[in-house]
Amino acid sequence: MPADMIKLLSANGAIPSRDCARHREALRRSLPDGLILVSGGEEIVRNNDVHYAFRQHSNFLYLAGVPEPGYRLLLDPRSGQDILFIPRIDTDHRVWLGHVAGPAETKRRFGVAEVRFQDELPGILAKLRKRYRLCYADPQAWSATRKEFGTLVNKTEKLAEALETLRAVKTPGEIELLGRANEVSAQGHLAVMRAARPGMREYELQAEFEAVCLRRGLKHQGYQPIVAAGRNGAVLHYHHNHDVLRARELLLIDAGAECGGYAADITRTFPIGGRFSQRQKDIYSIVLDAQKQCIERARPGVLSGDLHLHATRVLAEGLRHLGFLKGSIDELVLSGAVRIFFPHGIGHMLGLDVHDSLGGKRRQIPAPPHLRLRFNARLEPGFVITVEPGIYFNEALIRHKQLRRRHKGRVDFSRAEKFLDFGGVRIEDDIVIRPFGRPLNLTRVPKETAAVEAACRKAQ
Ligand SMILES: [Mn+2]
Repeated sequence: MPADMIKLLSANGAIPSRDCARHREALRRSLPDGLILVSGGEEIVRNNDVHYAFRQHSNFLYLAGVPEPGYRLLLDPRSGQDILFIPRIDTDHRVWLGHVAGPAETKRRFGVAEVRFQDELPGILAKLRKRYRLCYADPQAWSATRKEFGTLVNKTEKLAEALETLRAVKTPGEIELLGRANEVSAQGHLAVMRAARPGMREYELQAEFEAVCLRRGLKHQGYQPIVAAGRNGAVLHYHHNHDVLRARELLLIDAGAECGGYAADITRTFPIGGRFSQRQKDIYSIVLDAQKQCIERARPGVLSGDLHLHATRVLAEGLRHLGFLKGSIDELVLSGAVRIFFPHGIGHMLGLDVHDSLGGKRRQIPAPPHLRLRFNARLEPGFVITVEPGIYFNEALIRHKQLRRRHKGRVDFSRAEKFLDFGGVRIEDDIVIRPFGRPLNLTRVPKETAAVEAACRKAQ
């Protein structure tokens, strides 16, 4: 994304209200025969009068762009009218929490033609429902206003399905936000590479990453950062982040901030001492090769399951070359032997949720069972996916009795055991599928071994 485009976005990067208006219009068009009511999130009590940090529901961000709690959105497809309902805020609330936008300001800020207070919703529903037999209300909205919907039949699953379908294809505005989340997160990753020293704790690197994001106005992480030194790198969703970094070990960091709700999802693996050992380089190069080949192949019409299959084959070849696997590539893939070292999918959709909409039922294609894939869809222009192959020496898998028996002739388990302290390598970028030609890689963090070493050396 050009730098001038990035500057156009505000510090915390709200979704442009014209994009939300388009999302609402698309939803009205896909559900033309019923009143649509969508709830924003409410604050959740942690204890007494302390709440968890509020993060708006993704569907509500998509349709309204409102980051605060206590809102609802009503879409009336027959009239094309949208009404945003805001909480009626009392003085006490203002004393503690300061300014809260009233109707006029809300209209300007979110570009919704009509803004009303929440307590007006029942009266308005009672009037509008007369023109319909159906409604599409999410479960929260339905349980709060069921009475006011009268005899309307609620098709809540159709609403969820329609939003799933729409959210899969990202608009240019959404891609800008994903790009901005990536740009800031990239700086976080570089800061982490520069800061890492033997003797530090994993959480110090987490602090480094989050500080960069926060300083740039991104308050939320898309998910709990994974900062995993040495053998922790083999734990796919490691989250303790409290171990000591040791010289000659690898550090795997999977972290991404969100911007306007849109998440970056980036993983890098680098040597804590700033230099890859030969055996680290051997494994790393296989993963990098698989990743680059899969990115190159991420084009419209390609099945995401075929990307996964391709990655599996490249990893199998590399691992066979290094003596961890034996036999034909077909057999290693079909038998599931490669899964001992690559026990997850090649990637997932990315958007307002880090594991975003799979695109709706219509797009799901059942994958061959031996691949064990949740995400198998034909890629379309506007899809944003992660591409994240990895090789892990995971103790639970390598010491698994049944797996050892099943793959006895295919996997050199005693060789794998010698690598248990190695941990894992994962390399993950965020990729936009374009209508023609090569995909757009939003992630600009060094990944070639020489560039990674250079980034680690910078301040040393
Ligand atoms: Mn991911």
